[in-house]
Amino acid sequence: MLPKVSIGRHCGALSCSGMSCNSWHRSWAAPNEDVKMQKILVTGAAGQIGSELTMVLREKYGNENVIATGHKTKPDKTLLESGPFHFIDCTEINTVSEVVKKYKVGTVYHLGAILSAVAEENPQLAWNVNMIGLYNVLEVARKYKCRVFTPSSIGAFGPTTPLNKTPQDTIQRPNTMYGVTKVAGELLCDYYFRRFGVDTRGVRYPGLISYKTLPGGGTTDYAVEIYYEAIKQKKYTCYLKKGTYLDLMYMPDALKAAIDLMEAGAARLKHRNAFNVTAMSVAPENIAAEIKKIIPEFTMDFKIDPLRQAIADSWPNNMDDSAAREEWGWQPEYDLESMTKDMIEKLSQKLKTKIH
Ligand code: AKB
Repeated sequence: MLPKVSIGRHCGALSCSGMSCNSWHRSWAAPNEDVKMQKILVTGAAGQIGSELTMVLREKYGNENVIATGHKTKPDKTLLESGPFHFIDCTEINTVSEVVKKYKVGTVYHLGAILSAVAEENPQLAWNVNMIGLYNVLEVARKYKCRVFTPSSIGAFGPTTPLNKTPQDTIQRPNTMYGVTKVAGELLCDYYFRRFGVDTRGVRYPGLISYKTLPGGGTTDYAVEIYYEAIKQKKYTCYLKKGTYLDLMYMPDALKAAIDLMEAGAARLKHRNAFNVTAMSVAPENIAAEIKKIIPEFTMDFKIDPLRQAIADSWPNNMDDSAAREEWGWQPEYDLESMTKDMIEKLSQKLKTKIH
């Protein structure tokens, strides 16, 4: 059963007066129990967010109700053995629609994407995966009436965006291919909502820190590497300069953001794609200082990577996430201190390394 459809709601499209709003501009009602009963598809399930989100969704909605899909990355044993897994290629629409049809999917968490540094090295690949992949998912969602969560990023901002307290609605003129695909993706998702009634939602993730799966090819990867190296070598060479402030977030908060947003009542949402969300704004030396409190011998030096430094310099120092707080109750749990404690504890167990 699909959720009730309301027709005639003023949709915000330029051509829509509210009075004359026709069935092009329909919107799904708030998610109800029926939505929770529908199967969930996760693309990019073997990736940094996907590998953890899939397991949390399986715990919440049942293993058989969450279909994990990946492209090239081999899924780990837990992911593979805990529920359905399929290899698909989002740039090939049939591979997406076959899984959606087979399992009668109602909600898609579309996480398959190329990150910023790799995107800058291979812009054609990034366009293909990030844009064609998203377009295909949206088309399948339109046809089979699925809801879609897809992450945007701090990368959707650029050098002319206000650097501090970056507003929810502001200038978005990124100068990277990653940023171009993220802004275009936000607009495309909004378009599918207004034009076809597809219930699309998304957040602008900051750099994400996790101990389970490594990120692959992002600008904020340093903030994960630093913990691995602190435990393994007690030293780290950072590729971003001192004073490079960026928004970061610990993975449990990132998973909570995705699930809470998808469970939020539609009536409260003034925005959809995509909400600023953040948990902390930090520079490399702030993380180093926090690590030093637990591993006093830890040292950090710098060897700047011009590509990633330029990307980081074009991104905000800190975002204003008040729209997310107001519209669906966003509230992170971890700050730099609690994240660092947890990362070091969990990672030293994982790496079987005693830190003292
Ligand atoms: C990246 O660095 O590319 C990502 C992001 C902030 O979107 N972690």
